[in-house]
Amino acid sequence: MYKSNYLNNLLADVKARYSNEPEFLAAVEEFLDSMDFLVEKDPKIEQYSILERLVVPERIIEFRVPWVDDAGKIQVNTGYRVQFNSAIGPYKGGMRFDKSVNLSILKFLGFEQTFKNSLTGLPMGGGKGGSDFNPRGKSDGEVMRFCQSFMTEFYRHIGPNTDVPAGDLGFGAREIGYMFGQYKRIVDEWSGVFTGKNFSYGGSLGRPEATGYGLCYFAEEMLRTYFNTDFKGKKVIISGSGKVGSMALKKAIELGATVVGMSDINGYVADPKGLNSEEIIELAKAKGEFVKDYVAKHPDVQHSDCSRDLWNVPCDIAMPCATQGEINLENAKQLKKNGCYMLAEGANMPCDLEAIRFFNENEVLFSPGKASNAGGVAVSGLEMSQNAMHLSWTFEEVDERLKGIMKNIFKQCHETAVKFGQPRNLALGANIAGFLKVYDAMLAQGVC
Ligand code: 2IT
Repeated sequence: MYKSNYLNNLLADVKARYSNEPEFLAAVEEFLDSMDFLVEKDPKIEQYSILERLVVPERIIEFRVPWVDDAGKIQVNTGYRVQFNSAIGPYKGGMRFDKSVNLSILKFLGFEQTFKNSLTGLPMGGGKGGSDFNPRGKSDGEVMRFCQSFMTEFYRHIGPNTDVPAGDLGFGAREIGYMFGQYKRIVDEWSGVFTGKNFSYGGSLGRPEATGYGLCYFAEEMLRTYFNTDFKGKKVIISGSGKVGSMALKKAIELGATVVGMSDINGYVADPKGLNSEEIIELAKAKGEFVKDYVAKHPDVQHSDCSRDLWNVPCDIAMPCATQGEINLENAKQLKKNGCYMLAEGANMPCDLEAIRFFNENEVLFSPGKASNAGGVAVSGLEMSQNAMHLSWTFEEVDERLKGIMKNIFKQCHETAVKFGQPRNLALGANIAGFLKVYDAMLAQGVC
């Protein structure tokens, strides 16, 4: 129950309307928890039905994607794009290819993306898309034919000033290349319609590292501000060995941390003396997973074939970088019991609602993905700028800007949390700070 009746009614209405969309409902509820500190102070939010408008995507596109597999059989998948909110800039956000993809997940991600993008300070609206197509185990030819078929429908809905997709789970440089190539062929124009492109055709240096590095820059600000310390000598655990986890591992080690546990989709490994990060990064680069090979090389290393058991490993700092819902209340309690005092989300909503509330009530400093993983989309924004200016910056230039952006996101979250009398509640800070800019733009633009 909220203090505000406006919010109670809104949440009940959203729950009734979208009862079959659990991931989306969780994201909305997490956000409304923060709005309860704001709506009664600012009656215009209710008067102009801002939140009612904000929880409904501006547009959802859903289409058939037929393609021919290597055996000559016609396969059919569904393609989606959720264009959530364009109040502050063109729709911007990744594409996910995974068999779990559905509208509930894409709406949750698009909703989160709206506030994340706002926090970066760059002019980007929120969007997310993808398909229930699973690229794992498919040949290059199959992936290319799928991407070409997808884009043959999708091209009409995107553009450098309309909607600029990028990568997410199952959607990397290969998929971006095939999609971009087909787009260029259809519209007969080179434009910065995707980010995460290879450097050879307009990608930004530093984009592959951006989410993981940005996460560590943000976590450093948390350590400095709340604990007057830094990463040196801290025991860290990281879940997920995709781009985000691998790059977070690299940067955390560089900043002086000891990474004592890490997982992939097959399980986890742990070593209180510290894992061999170079080996992990090398193994993960080839296959996106490393645990089986690492255990084969280090038979004595502590390990299990259950990825979730990683959260039983004692640590100071946890950085979940795999996917949504990977930390529940039980995992949260175990982390606390083993001494974890800080958690920075690298994935999108890896902690469920109960876990987040537990952290906030039990002095585990928590940062939400929409703030601490915003480095990826921030450098995507820098890629858009470079494309628009027809130039490219050095890695160092991009990395410096990324650092500045992450510091600024932390500052906004922290100062807003303090202003609302909840100094340790960075989720509240992120939600309110991210919301205020979108709200201002929506008010200015009238009923639309
Ligand atoms: O969740 C995310 O922020 C992303 N997948 C990156 C989006 C982007 O447009 O770079």
